[in-house]
Amino acid sequence: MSATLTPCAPDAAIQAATPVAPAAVTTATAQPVHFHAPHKSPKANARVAQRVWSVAEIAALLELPFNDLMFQAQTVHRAHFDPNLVELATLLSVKTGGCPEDCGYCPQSVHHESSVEATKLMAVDEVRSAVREAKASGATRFCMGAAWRAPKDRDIEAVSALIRAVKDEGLEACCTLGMLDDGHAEILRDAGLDYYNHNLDTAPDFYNDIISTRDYQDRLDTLVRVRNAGISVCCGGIVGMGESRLQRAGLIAELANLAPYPESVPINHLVKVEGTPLANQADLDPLEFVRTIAVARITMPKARVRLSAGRQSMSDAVQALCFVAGANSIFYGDKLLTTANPSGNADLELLGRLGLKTGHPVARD
Ligand code: SAM
Ligand code: DTB
Ligand code: SF4
Repeated sequence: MSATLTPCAPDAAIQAATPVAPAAVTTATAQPVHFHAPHKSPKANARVAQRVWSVAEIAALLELPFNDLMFQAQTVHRAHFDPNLVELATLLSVKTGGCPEDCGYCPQSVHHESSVEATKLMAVDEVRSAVREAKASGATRFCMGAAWRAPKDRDIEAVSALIRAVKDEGLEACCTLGMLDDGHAEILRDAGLDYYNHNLDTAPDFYNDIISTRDYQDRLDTLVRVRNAGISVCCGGIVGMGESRLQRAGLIAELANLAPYPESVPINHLVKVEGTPLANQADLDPLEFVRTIAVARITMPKARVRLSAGRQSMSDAVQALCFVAGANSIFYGDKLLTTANPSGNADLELLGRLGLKTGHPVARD
């Protein structure tokens, strides 16, 4: 990897307005990562006063009595968003399987014995039909995933045509293609890409238990490239991989201290897939997942927080609590990338029962 993280000089006014972390906090603070001024303004969160969160502060939030945590998360959510509006984002795996990375959760890795068959990149017309279908069923964002370690120049050109197909239909376009090289983000931006999804996945001190073929800094480098190209950042992680509560706090601290923090934050629950090293991972208490959503909402108040993978194994009641905790986006459609998601009808029925509307959440100051 050639890119390095180069901190920008923080804006003095922003620094002056930034609340100071309580003096009593002694645990290590996840270091804020400042991005250079972007090519064009990102749609939200840019150059706003941003609090720096220590891991200890976030762990303290996770420890709160459940009602107090829900109250704080609801209060923050209501200050910035319509509390009853949820985004529907449809996901499509445009290039499946055969991935050389060894992410322990992922059925698309060649290192694991899952039943996923490798495919080539989908053709533009196939993708266009999927986009039209997603739009007709109410989605406002279309996210395309490819099982690459890092796309090659020719892949970037081919995906650009897919992005244009999404934009032609008037949906927000998001891609997750792996690590980006210099110049790639700019090409994707020029094709109309709104968001690039690249997850930190877990806390730095748990990361090596899950992935050995790329490191944390590689991920941060790609996020810098995305941000500097002026594409909005979609970055989150996975909960339920055997990490401790403190490590869940560590993941949220890393995300919240990106400067600016991501516009879109997918919080995935591990989907246990046969043949992957995490297939037999012990179940996480679902309320711990809800707590993680709540601290993501509190620490990244203006982000779209997505209740992402894992809903197929979640009760309606737990999903409802995730919305109470401040989630305002879901993956919509009966498939994620390679695993099942609740059907569109089931989701619309659940949202109806909860009195939630679907649309395009826009953060207020
Ligand atoms: N290959 C690209 C990469 O890893 O950057 C893009 C696709 S990858 C499948 C996108 C994200 O999906 C991963 O970073 C991970 O957070 C999430 N993911 C993959 N498998 C998952 C699983 N079994 N359960 C929950 N989330 C998963
Ligand atoms: C994200 O954070 N979650 C999505 C999306 N970004 C690309 C992927 C979830 C994948 C779940 C396992 C699968 O279906 O293969
Ligand atoms: Fe490959 Fe992405 Fe799966 Fe990791 S998460 S194995 S990089 S497809």
